[in-house]
This record gives sequence, structure tokens and C-alpha cells, in this order.
Amino acid sequence: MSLPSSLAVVSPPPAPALVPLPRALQVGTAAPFVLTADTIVSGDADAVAAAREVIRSRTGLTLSLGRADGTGSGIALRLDEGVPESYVLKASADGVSVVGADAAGLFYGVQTLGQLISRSADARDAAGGGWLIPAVRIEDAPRFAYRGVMLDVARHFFDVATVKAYIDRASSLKFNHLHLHLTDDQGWRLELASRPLLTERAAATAIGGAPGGFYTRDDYRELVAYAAAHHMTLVPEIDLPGHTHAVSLAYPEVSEQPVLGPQVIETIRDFGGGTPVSGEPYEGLAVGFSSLRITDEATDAFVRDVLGEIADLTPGPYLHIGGDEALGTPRADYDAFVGRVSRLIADLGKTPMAWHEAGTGTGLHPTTIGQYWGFTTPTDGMDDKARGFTALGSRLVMSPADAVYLDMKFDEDSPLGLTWANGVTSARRAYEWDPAEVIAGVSDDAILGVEAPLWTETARTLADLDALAFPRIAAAAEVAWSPAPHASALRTWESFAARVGAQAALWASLGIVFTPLPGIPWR
Ligand code: TNX
Repeated sequence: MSLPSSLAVVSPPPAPALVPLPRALQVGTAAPFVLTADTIVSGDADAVAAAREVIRSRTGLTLSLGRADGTGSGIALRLDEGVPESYVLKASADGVSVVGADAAGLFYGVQTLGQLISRSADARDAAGGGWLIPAVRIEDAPRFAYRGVMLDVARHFFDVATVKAYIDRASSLKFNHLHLHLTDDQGWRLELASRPLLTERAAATAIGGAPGGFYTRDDYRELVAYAAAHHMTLVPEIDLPGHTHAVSLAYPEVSEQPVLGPQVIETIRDFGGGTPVSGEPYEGLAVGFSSLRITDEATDAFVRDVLGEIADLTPGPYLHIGGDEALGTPRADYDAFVGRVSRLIADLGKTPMAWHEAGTGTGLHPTTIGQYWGFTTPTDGMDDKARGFTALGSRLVMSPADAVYLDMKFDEDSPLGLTWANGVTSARRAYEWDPAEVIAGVSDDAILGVEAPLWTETARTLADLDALAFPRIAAAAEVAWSPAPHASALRTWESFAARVGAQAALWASLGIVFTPLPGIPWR
């Protein structure tokens, strides 16, 4: 039955489905912009290239180039002034303009533009290709300066093309840092001229008999450059002093024998994959058994070589020294070591980053950024350790494992993933948390940002990364970029679910094999 037309309800136009939610969004009642094969894109060359690419993926239309000064009808992209990474996007039937405060802001405006495109329901638009951009005015800027994703390339190795694909995905959601977990017990993944045996002897294997691999220095430079072109800063992590079994295969003189304490035995029981053996590659999932020899001069020389070379290879400001789960290292030695290494990094002209355990470090360099990986409700004094960094006047990156660890199972039937972080992490749990509500005394001023790590014990391929990350990575993007929940009526699970469900067509067009989790209206 259809309603008599006199009873038809005139509803306001639906808000466009944007993720992450922009800071301010006004939806006009005016006619939309009709995108056709004749639409011209003009302005800043890099932004024009990015816009043509996203429009081609989404619609199949290859748009023509307009004038470099950004004038002319169609889509105009240009730079002006404003707060870092911000942009203003205006669309009406007459045209679309995106003005970025800087190149990153313009790039983010283009990503928003990609999400605004939808297929017209009106058959009369079909002649022009049938694509619309609604009449809107968007003013957008990020809540947090650091919005990161982490990829563990040590448990399983991912080649350059796969890492680039992950950069494409993350940058489209306005993430601006790629943390690469380059080393772990299972493999060392970066070639270094100063310590060639690391990749000669400790890179060929991975978890469960999977092939290993490593990046040459040129591969690494290529990733740095590709990330930069997508407005992402690469943050390399060399995990010290634990998670170093691979180091022991190459340079046994700097390594302790595996230490099989009760917690390690427990992880072997829970995660499986066997007990580590000195001198043999480790292909299991256990953590916490390996340690460098903390008090030896040979170890200091090793750390200086490795971090010095990585500092030279890395244009970004951060070097991550790991520091997590060093259960095989005596406490006092650990505290002295992380303090010493943080100061070495500062001497190299970089800003140290470390997992939150290092917050107890002795003489930690006061610029050291802590990365909190405890739960959204802290346990086991993890919040105290994290406050070690803020007490020095430094800041935290928030990665609570029960909300943003993309390697957790999303439900009981998840074929991939782990469950140690309080069970399964649904999309809703990934969304409903606020970084400023996790650690008492740590609010926005003390928070540099948010990072969503993807550990890869159970992930081998790009399809596996997609299946675990999407859609939960979009929840992390919104937590990192969008206004706090109390500051916006649209920062609710219901609104997010509707908006993220509407990304299905765009994601499919970009080749993202997301998991269509229940509770989200995919369309
Ligand atoms: C904990 S949290 C780890 C990693 C594992 C991950 C699996 C942290 C800093 N370390 O070694 O891969 O859990 O979820």
C-alpha cells in the first residue's frame, strides 16, 4: 500500500554518512551537485590526483583536469590558512570546493568528498552517470594530533605492496601515523648495514612455519615516502629489551637464554606454538621469554648501532623502543635500560616512544611518549605506569587493548583473532570509549592521540588484515579524529553504525574485504 500523496511526510534530508564524523556539518535543502563525466577537477596537483583516484574508484568516471588556480566549474581544490590538518568543504548544485589549511587538510577534505558521493535514486540523473554530492557545508579539524595505526610485520611478514595497501586504507580514514612493529621473537624485518646478520640469520621464518621476509633499506625508504605522500609519518619500533629472540639468532653475545617463568609457561599454554629453544627460530605465539643482556657493553654497542642507523633512515620524529612484556628482564635492570635507551634516542635527535611499562624507567628522557595498552578500565597498576610519562610532562598515545586492538576476535565465530583482551571486541565495544576517560588524571591535554594496533599472530594476508580491521578501524578513526562524545549529538553508536554501514559501497570499490558485522545496517 502506498500513502496518498497528501500524507507524504516531508523529512529533513538525511545527514551524509561520514566516518570519522566531522567537527561541524550543515546539510542544505538545496539541490545536490550532479557528478558527471564532464565534471572538471582543478587546483592543487596532489589533491587533484587524489580526488580523481577516489572518484574513479567509486564511480568509474575519469574526470578531466581543470586549471591549476582552482577556478572553473566543477570540483575546486585549494590551500589556504587555518589550523593544521583542517579543511572546509562546500557543495551545492553549482559546484564543490575543498579548501585545506595545509596539504594534509586538503587530502582529508578529498577523503570526505569520496564518502559524500552516492548513486542517485532518480532515473533522470542516469544520463549524466547518476552520481550526486549533497548540498553541504563541512568545517573539519582533528581532535588529536596523533592518529595512528600499528602493523606487526614480525609475527607474519607483509610485503611492501601490502603495507602500501594498509597505508591507503588508514589514510582514507584520516590516520596520520603508521607504527611498524619491525622486530619480535619470530623475526627481524629491517635490513641494517651496521648489523647485517639480523636479516641474514633471523628474518627467514615467521609464526607457524609461514615464510618470513624483510625490508631492504630501499624498501623502507619507499614505505616512508609512500606514507608521506598519504600524509602519514612512519614510526619504526625496535622492541627492546624483551621480544628479542630473533636478535639472539644473529648476535647471541647480546642475548640471555630464554627465561621460562610462570607467566611465559601460561602464554605457551594459552596461545600455543611451542616452547622457545636457544639457537632455533621461534614460530610460536608465546611472549615474555627473551631478553637482551642488560649490563654488557656489547649490548650497548648493539643498541647504538641499530637505533643510530634507524634514526638516519627515518625522517619522522619518533623512534619506538618497545619495552613491553619484558618478563625475562630483572625489574631494576629493565628500568635502567629503558631510561638509558630513551636518552640515547633523544641524543640522536628523535623523540622516544615506548609501551607503558617503560613509565617506571630510571631517568627516562622527559620527552618520552608512552603508549598505553591496558584495558579501558585499568588493571594491574598499568595506569600508574602510564602516569609515569605524564608526571615527566610528556604525553600518552592511547591504545586500550579491549577497545582498539584490531587483532581481537570480533565475535565467537571470528575465524581470526585472539581473545585475551577481555574476550571478543565487537564493533560497538571498539566505538564506545573515550581516551580522556581511561586513566584518572589523564585528559585531552596529556593525550597526544590514539593508535589502533594490529598484531598479526593470526593474520597472514591483506584479506586477513581487512577482515580483522574493518569496520573496527573506522571506530578508532572516529575516536581519534572526531569531537568527544559529550561535544556532539552524532557521537553515538546508533549514528556511527548507520554512517559506517553506508561505507560498504566505497570500501568495496577500494577492494577492502571488510567483515559485515551484525548490528550495522550495511547498504
Ligand atoms: C600483547 S600489548 C603484545 C603483543 C602481542 C599482542 C597480541 C603489547 C605491547 N604486546 O606482543 O602480539 O598482545 O594481542
